Amino acid sequence: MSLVFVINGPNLNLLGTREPDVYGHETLEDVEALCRDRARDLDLEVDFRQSNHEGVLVDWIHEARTLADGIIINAGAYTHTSIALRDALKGVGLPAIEIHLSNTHAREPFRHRSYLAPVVNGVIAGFGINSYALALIAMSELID
Ligand code: CA2
Repeated sequence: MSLVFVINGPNLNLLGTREPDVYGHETLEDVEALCRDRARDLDLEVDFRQSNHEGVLVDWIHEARTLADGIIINAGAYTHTSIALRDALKGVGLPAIEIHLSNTHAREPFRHRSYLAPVVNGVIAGFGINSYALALIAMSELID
């Protein structure tokens, strides 16, 4: 069975507590449960993680190199700032999908730029927690 790391960045631990108009009412635990359900249907195993620390996220991407078959990443605000995450994703060379709950292109201009988008297979944004489910479907196709 293929293993997919689902990596979540800064502040996503606050999901469901504030800004429900932008991010919905579901918590990160709900997102993890959704991922586990969908992964079972797709015959994938999911390792679901969240950190607020850029270096920890880099370490997890490196860890995926030897353990995982693909990476789904919602890097939160680091999407728009982090050359380190970009270099890590490029460096491990695994299939990777960038995801966002919100449609970042319909928001503030500083959210329109992604440092990660050029080094991943594709980007899914704007479908709420369903972005995670859609990414798992896309990942199962990439891995096959
Ligand atoms: O839409 C997304 O998934 C984002 O990655 C979420 C990030 C944001 O910086 C990106 O531009 C787009 C922010 C995650 C913070 O989520 C919160 C949820 C509830 C309360 C406070 C923050």
